[in-house]
Amino acid sequence: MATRKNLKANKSKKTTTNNSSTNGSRANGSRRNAGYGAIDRKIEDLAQNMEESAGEFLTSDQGVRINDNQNSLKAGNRGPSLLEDFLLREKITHFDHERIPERVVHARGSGAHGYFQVYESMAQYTKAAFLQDPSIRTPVFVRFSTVQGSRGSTDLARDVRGFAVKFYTQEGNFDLVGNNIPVFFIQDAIKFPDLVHAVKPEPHNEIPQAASAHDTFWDFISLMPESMHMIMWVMSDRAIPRSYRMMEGFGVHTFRFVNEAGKARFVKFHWKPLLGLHAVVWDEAQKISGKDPDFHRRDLWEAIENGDYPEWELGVQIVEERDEFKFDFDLLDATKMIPEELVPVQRIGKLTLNRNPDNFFAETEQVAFHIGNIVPGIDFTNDPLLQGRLFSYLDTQLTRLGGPNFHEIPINRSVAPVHNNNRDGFMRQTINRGQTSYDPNSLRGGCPFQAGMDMSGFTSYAEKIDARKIRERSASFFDHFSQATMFFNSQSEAEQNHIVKALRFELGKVETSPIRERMLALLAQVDKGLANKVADGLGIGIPAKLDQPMNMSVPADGDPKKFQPKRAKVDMGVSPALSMANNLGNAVKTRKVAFLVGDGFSDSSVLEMKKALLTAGAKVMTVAPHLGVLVGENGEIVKADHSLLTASSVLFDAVYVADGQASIDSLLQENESANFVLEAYRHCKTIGAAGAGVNLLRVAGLPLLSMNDSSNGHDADPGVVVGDGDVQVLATSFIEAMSLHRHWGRESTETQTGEQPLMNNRQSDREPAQQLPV
Ligand code: HDE
Repeated sequence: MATRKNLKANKSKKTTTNNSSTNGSRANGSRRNAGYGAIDRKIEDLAQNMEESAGEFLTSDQGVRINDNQNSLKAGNRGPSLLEDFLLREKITHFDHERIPERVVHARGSGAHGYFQVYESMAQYTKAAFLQDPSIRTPVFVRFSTVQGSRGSTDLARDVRGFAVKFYTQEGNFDLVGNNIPVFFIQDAIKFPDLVHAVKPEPHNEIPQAASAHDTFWDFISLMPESMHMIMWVMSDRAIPRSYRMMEGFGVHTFRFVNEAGKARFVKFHWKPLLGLHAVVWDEAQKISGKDPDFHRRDLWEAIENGDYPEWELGVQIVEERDEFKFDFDLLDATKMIPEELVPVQRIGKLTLNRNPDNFFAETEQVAFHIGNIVPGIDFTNDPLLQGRLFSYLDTQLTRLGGPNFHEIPINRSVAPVHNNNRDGFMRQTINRGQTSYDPNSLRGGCPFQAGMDMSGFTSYAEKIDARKIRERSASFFDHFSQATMFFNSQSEAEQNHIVKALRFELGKVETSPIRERMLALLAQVDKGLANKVADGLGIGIPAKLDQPMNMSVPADGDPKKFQPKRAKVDMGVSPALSMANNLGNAVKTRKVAFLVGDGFSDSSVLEMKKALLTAGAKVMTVAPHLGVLVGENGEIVKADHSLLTASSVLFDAVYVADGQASIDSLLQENESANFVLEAYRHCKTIGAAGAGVNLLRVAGLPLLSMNDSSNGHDADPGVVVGDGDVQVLATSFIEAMSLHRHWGRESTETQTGEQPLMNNRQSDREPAQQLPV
């Protein structure tokens, strides 16, 4: 029997052994191990499981080389298949079991590898090793997702986007499982199944797919005023991003940073995209869903393949513990955020995504995030939504990935060594050697042994709790409207209009009148003007009297009065950081410009514009009446990337119509070309035309004169750029126009019902403008 002394001796022996190991094992005597930080640490790890078939024989799963993969074994060539055909049975059996359950929520997603690097040590705030040393690149895997739809649903649903990051740190995995919206629908995890059941396709007919515009969702929301802040966000342009690369990410809950001295502070996590915040318009989103339901997935994949690595800065809002109660809202309430103007976001490091997965299933589908995966220096708070999530994410993987060993799947495997007494279970990969699988033990000298705090052993923050066991919601959670109002008031006029239209759309799809009315009453609590505009669209008035109680999330024996929303006394004003219009970033880099060209295009008008756009970082794609090659008027040859049939304006950020009479004549033969331009115009995109190209704009019905001649009382539209002279000058204006992302001014000509007078301008097809505005 080993004595305590013996155990100690063995322990230090083990440490010595590991010190001499070269595999970067973290139990090497140094808490922040040296030698970590090779960016490809995770890639090397994954490489152990990679398979390439090039130059190899086809084999069975048992390694037997297969001679005939075309025919099953039969009794005679017209006879029945034989049971002994082990090759047929193995192949079919494997195929039958290829599917695993999709995620209950966030089923539709796309992932990418990359790395995170801190700008300077955050030791003052946290002891997390990966936030100490700017020279360390921590490998990450990120998965973006929508929430409501199934695995095969469209990327462009109006929805929250998941933004889940797995950091493979030297101290184990840290998962920051966030969304692109900083708040959530509900305050307590116990409401999550209700929320998800309400938003998912309705249970009797499984309709609609990936859409919140239906009765059950709005029924639930109309009875749960705590969701109103989140509703403002999901009805805003945030819910229809232009690209995963152009959206923010948020940890949502308040977490804790804990430093080496054990001092804790509250922290909120943010991801700030370097390309700025951008959305598509709702009509466009719906069309993209048909033209290219993989739009976001393709965009992410192509950007990485092209070397345009998406980047985000990690931001933190840090709040001292003594300031916990200084806000008009509760830091533990996930329906609230801390306005950046109250607590600035410090940008502390950068995330870069630089490698696409090799295999969607093995990596993106099997990755298992868990909000409970934290490392020393990071800790939880008592946010009741966060607390519930701590149960859910481990539990869900048991069904989805079939057992408790999902941490061994390569994409989930930590790069920090794993040693413990967990054993066995379905699909166990690790071959644990030795006699013991318990602790304490003497037979193995006490190994694996616990780590002291100085050796990166995790200890939970010793928060003082003194409370009764009670099912209750804190009274500090009951202001459901102030931040919703602040969000609405912080939006630009165009953004506010989009919220109005989104609500008209969503509630317009609701068939039960009392649900619409209850929603209008709730919207009136956020902003009367908003509610009135939505009511106009629905053709009903805001109910004079509110259905009481407003909040129906009340326990059986609860007094409903005690559960009703209470507005904080203060007006929260506006938070400019909440408007996407104030976060344009670089709206030209990686943007796609469609060049409408036909045979006989003006060579210089194509080549010079293309050169200027590529220099500005944009992508150029030719869209032509036919595929193959196009010949310019001076013999220049360009490849047609798309035909008017395979492309659509909704898949591009801007449109340019090159000069060249023959080119325009051939484009005009196709109805699609004018539609292409008109649709881009209606979606407020930048449109440029050179020389004869302007004719196509005119035929499309663009109100050229009024849009470009400020002398007749109309402001020129900065997004329609035409010229017939110097392409360089035209290119400069075109790029400048693109940098605004969209030209929302065009929407102000819309009527109340959303009809565009622009369509009436088709009149101008027949009466073309006499004067070319240049
Ligand atoms: Fe999730 N959530 N969630 N969630 N969530 C899941 O875990 C859950 C919540 C989020 O790309 C599931 O592995 C509960 C908030 C993302 O794989 C499940 C509650 C936020 C992803 C689950 C919430 C999220 C998930 C489904 C209320 C933003 C996708 C499959 C207490 C901060 C991760 C899975 C990926 C996925 C439960 C609320 C983000 C069922 C119970 C708030 C990004 O475990």
